[in-house]
Amino acid sequence: MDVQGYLVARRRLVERALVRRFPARGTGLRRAIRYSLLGGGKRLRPILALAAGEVAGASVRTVLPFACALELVHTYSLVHDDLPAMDDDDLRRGRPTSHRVFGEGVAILVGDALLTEAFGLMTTASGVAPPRALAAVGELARAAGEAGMVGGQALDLAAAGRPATLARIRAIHRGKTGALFTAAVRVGALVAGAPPALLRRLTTYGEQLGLAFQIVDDITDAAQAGDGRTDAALGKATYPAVLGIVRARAHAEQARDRALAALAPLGARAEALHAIACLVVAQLDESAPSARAG
Ligand code: GRG
Repeated sequence: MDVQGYLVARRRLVERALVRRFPARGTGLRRAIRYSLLGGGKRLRPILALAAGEVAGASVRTVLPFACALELVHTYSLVHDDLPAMDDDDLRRGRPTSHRVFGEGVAILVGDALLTEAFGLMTTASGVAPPRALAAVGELARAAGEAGMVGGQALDLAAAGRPATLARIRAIHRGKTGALFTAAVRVGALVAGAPPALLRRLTTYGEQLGLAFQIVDDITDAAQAGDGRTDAALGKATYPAVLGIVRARAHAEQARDRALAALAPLGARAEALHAIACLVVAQLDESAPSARAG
């Protein structure tokens, strides 16, 4: 399939919905929210929610508010992760980070507002039976909170200066990255009322895709950072630091293959999800050719 065309079309839908939800307004906070939210980003998590919803029979329009909620939570996590108390980053999505432009206090509030608005947005969805909407809200709450993304970030903070082990890295990334990827596909499926067997398949896909994405991100980060601020150089636990690049790549490919195996019985209706998993790992050939095994 034309995966690039699919991604562009879905990204455009998400982009328009985000602009509709956050139109330009005179306040400084709104300006700061728009700066972080509308300033780029692949919109991968909302696209996954839309694609999983379609596999389970929901229209894109029905899933869209939930998909946008995932992007709001993701953007909040990036803004807060960049703060001096966390990673203290100067650049995000190719531009100065929110706290560098608007100050630390406003950047904290941008994250707070995005997280809160994510849950408000899901309550505005029309055409979704309340039990389905409630299941999706619960899913995102669990994935974003202590049992998911925030818990993973806390493990990451606690790991600073301690030796990286594969078990520790897995636990950190299952929370930090994996939880939101898994929630993305599950939220789409729950809104669509997917039966348990389909939900299980999509869950496995989300978990394995999240793992593949994180390993690929670690490898490309190590290969690309020109300023020496690689995650590994900052003392962060990364897959290539523990496994070496070639084995890390093999782990990413294995995760992709497990994601694809979970989709296999779904046939052509899962074509977009299949193509996205292939694309995530194919990035390694473009940005880190030295990671090629054999
Ligand atoms: C501070 C509550 C809190 C959580 C922080 C998710 C997270 C936890 C931090 C984000 C920092 C980070 C580098 C996480 C690893 C996952 C990752 C590579 C995120 C970037 O996702 P992309 O590539 O970003 O999808 P875009 O900009 O395309 O949306």
